[in-house]
Amino acid sequence: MGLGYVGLPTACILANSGVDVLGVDADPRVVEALRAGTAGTAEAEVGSLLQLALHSGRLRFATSPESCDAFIVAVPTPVHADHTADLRHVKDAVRSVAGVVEPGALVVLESTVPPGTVKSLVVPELLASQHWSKLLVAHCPERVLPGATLLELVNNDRVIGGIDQRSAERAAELYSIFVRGEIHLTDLTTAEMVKVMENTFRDVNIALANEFAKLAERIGVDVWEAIRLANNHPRVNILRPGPGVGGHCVAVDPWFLVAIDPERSTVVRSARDVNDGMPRYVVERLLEEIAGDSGHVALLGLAYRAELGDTRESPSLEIHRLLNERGVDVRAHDPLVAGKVGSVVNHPLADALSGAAAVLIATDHRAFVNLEPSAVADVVRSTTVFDARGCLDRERWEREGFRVVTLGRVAASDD
Ligand code: SAJ
Repeated sequence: MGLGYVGLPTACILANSGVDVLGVDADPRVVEALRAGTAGTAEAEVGSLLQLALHSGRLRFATSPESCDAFIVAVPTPVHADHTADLRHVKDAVRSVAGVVEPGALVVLESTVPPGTVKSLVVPELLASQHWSKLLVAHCPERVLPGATLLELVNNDRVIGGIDQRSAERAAELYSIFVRGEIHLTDLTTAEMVKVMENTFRDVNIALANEFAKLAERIGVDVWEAIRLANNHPRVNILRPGPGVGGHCVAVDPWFLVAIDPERSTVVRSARDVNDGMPRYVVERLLEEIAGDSGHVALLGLAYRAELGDTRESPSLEIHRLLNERGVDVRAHDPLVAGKVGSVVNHPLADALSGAAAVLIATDHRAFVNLEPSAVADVVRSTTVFDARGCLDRERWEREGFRVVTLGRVAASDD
């Protein structure tokens, strides 16, 4: 149920492991495309796996479920504008399962949800089924990193919580068909909490790195050097500062914890605020650098993370908006993003750079790390580069006459 970046690869991998799979998505366009063998924006390896699965005859697609032995629900769980979870898709999917489920079937929720959701939403929806007492229900949250989906789908450990031991064990049997990592059994709410804690840990760690970057700028320390040295300590692992946290998980899931009790989640909450404040911080720093120049900014990177074409919750889009709000023209470019993102035009690289008053590196795609500074120098109007990812070889750029400004690194004399 749900043929997105988790559901589709899971369906393909199960089919290729010899299981008969019905892939269900409420969107008929998705179903039609998949029947024709088109995997949309999925990673290339998922596309190949889809071809294999379709040829095996074990994978079919439909817009609604049929009776079967096990249901895996992997639909999106975004947040509303007020940061509360939007569980509409989970509810719809489970409701349609309740309509076809038969005694002995297993229902697994993979979507990331606020702790307590299986008991408060999934179970009540399934209670509508006449076979409720004979159903098995579990939560097995997905853990794959976009960009490395297949590798992580197979190799990562999984955490499974069941409404009872039998449910957890049945789910473990299902996942052990393709998971090579260890499968850990626990109760429902613990499994839900574990998943949200994982992404929150990352968010808080990144917020700390961002805070270190801002403090380092105050005292003329290069935060990248400082983090590298601190991480030499066997029990320290600080993540990387950057222009903000994007994607549909790390920037979203911590709110599920805040909702439990805002007074008890002040660390989680302020990490969210620090990371959400980074696009504005980067814009203010950039504006100081280009003060008085009326030229446009070349914004390199629209994706939320390196080597992905995914722009969901991307800090680059917020940077674009804030620069426009301050009256600065922006020409964005991202080689991995197809076409426009909302109203943001994805210009060819040459157009973005041509005549630019500054170049802002917002995503650390290899294509940007490998840019040839002398070629960039030939077309820009001013040789200021703002590196918000700390990814450029500064000396190489400086040799070509660039003034490289890096987030988290300000010479003390500039203060
Ligand atoms: N980021 C930084 N600095 C860093 C690392 C990341 O600024 O050092 C930024 C990225 O640029 C990006 C955002 O954080 O904008 C999130 O990126 P990410 O690499 O932390 O991960 P996601 O959101 O692509 O995937 C995460 C993963 N969770 C963990 O690593 C704990 C993945 O395993 C989950 O399956 C996924 O969320 C999910 O779907 O929940």
